[in-house]
Amino acid sequence: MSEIRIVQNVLKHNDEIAAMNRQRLRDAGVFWIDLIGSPGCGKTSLLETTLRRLHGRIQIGIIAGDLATDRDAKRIQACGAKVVQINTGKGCHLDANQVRHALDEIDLTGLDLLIIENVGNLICPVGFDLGQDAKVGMFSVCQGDDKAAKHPHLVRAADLLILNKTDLLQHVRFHPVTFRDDVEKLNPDVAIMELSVTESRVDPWLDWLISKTAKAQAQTGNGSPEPTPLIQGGI
Ligand SMILES: Nc1nc2c(ncn2[C@@H]2O[C@H](COP(=O)(O)OP(=O)(O)OP(=O)(O)O)[C@@H](O)[C@H]2O)c(=O)[nH]1
Ligand SMILES: [Mg+2]
Repeated sequence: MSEIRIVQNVLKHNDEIAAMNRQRLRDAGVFWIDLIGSPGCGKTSLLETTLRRLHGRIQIGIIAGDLATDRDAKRIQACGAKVVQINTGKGCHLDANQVRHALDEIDLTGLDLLIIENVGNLICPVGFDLGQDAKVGMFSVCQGDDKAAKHPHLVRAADLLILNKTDLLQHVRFHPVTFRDDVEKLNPDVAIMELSVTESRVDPWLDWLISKTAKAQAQTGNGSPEPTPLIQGGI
């Protein structure tokens, strides 16, 4: 029994700090995302492409979570973005307190969007609220079409799902219909964006970011409420 109580206390403490983070970013008019996906699904690649494509249009900050190394931070820095790397050591996810300290390192003034690349893991990060506006779950076709069904908690918690590496569909056994059906059963409301980051087929994602960022700014009276989409029909 005491073990269960301790876990609940940890989560309660986490949620309290997450609420503070949420308020801090809301006050600053920054839209922020917790990006969760398995190791190697293309999270940092997506951030690199996003930074290049939205350069001069949206000011973006990044927090990168990894067990070890600052390699992702260096890749992101090379794109000209403000980035803070969190090394979790043996920790398999980021928590709200780590993010709170990382936020101290970022000047939120003038920032429009903050993206957190969580530790590559489809399980542990899902249960820890960071205070984010949206959780984005990221899969790739290389992992197999059963991964949505095998990771229901992420699918249920996600505000948006990305299916990446669709350029490799012809080379791997992945049936998009199976993946989509599994997602539909778990979370009928969530949109799935099929992207290829290496081919820069990411326009629906960029439009989504532009739209969400503008809405967050409109709520604090900072920005334009009517963003121009990159493509017509973006989600
Ligand atoms: N073919 C293909 N390869 C991709 C795509 N996106 C990323 N990759 C490759 O996938 C590998 C892993 O990409 P990363 O961006 O480092 O993946 P990550 O999710 O950030 O990895 P971790 O941070 O280690 O969890 C790299 O070799 C990328 O070039 C894609 O759309 N298509
Ligand atoms: Mg990465």
